Amino acid sequence: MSHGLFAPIWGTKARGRVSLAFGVLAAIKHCDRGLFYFQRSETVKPHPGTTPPIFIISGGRPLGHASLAWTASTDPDNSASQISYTIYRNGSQIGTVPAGATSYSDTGLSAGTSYSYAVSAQDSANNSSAQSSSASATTLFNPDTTPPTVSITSPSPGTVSGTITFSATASDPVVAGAVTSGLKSLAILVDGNVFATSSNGSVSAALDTTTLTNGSHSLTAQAQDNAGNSATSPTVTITVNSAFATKYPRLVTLSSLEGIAIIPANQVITATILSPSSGATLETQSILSPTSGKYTVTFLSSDPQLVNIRIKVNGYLSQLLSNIDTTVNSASALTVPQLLAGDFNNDNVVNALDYSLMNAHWLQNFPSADINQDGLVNSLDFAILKNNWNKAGQ
Ligand SMILES: [Ca+2]
Ligand SMILES: [Ca+2]
Ligand SMILES: [Ca+2]
Repeated sequence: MSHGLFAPIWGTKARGRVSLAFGVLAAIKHCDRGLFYFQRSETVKPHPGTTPPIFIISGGRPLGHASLAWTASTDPDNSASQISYTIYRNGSQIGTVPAGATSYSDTGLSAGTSYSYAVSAQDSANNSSAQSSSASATTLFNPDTTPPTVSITSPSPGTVSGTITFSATASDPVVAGAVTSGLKSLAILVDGNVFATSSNGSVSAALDTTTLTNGSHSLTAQAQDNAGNSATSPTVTITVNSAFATKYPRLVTLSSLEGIAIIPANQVITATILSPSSGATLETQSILSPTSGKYTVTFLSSDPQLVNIRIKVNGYLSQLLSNIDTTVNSASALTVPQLLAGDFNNDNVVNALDYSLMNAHWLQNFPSADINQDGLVNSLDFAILKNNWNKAGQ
């Protein structure tokens, strides 16, 4: 903590009276949270008979409050206890203090606002000095110490299966004068691990409980405000029982097979059920579809709720149906886009191995390489193969 400095700079003598000017340093007296104060030098020519005060602004607590203090003025005809003072804020007089007092408390100020202060001294004959040079102070910003409110809106506690909606809301009360108020982030957590986040007051995400072990799991939400306050919602405990999730068969329809106009009845369709997360094959089904291009895929009870389905037909590149919900009971078909032709050896890529097969049976009746099924392997089939060169199935 430093103090005011007071030193004469020049003086003149006339008719037995001395006039002085003083170099005045109003110094930082109190500094809090990096928001206070200032320091400056001033030179004030005093009113004859009084010496202007040295002016210091001190600490800013409580909020909206400025404490002013100054050194006593001097006067040839008055003791310090006989000199009174007038206080100015932003150039306007705001108050006086009784003779001898050298401090003033200015209250009711706005948070985070700069004010300029000055004082003048009056002797007992009401002679007034000039105003001191001004000093300024910025009041403290209101700290936001109020944490956000946060709660889970879904699900309710209890036994769950399949996909559930996990959502939460949060808000941060506005604190007057606090520039850092407001919500910064919101996160929902499953067993303490962040599952989804939001930068606004709400978050919602689909939680596939088949990805969790059967049994008890805790759901929480956490919110943080811009001032660093955080809050955690009450915990919602769910009990996962994936055996409750019924798996329903789904109808798969092929759009078309490249090179032929109509998908033949009794076309063999192979459906491979894959884990979307690991890519692992869960099961493979292959069936002679009784209806042209239509196939009903069934799921095992052990399949996860979401699966990928790879559809392959001999001689064609496969197509993948992604994130199919096995718990959806729907009559609407899953439609597979056209399967591209030319994969005669069924390694799911069209390349020289397939061409070799075509070349070996050029101008022959060889159904495996006769893409357009016109009874002859020729340039019409080759044109299709060439168009799909180096393409791979999904
Ligand atoms: Ca807050
Ligand atoms: Ca191939
Ligand atoms: Ca042909």
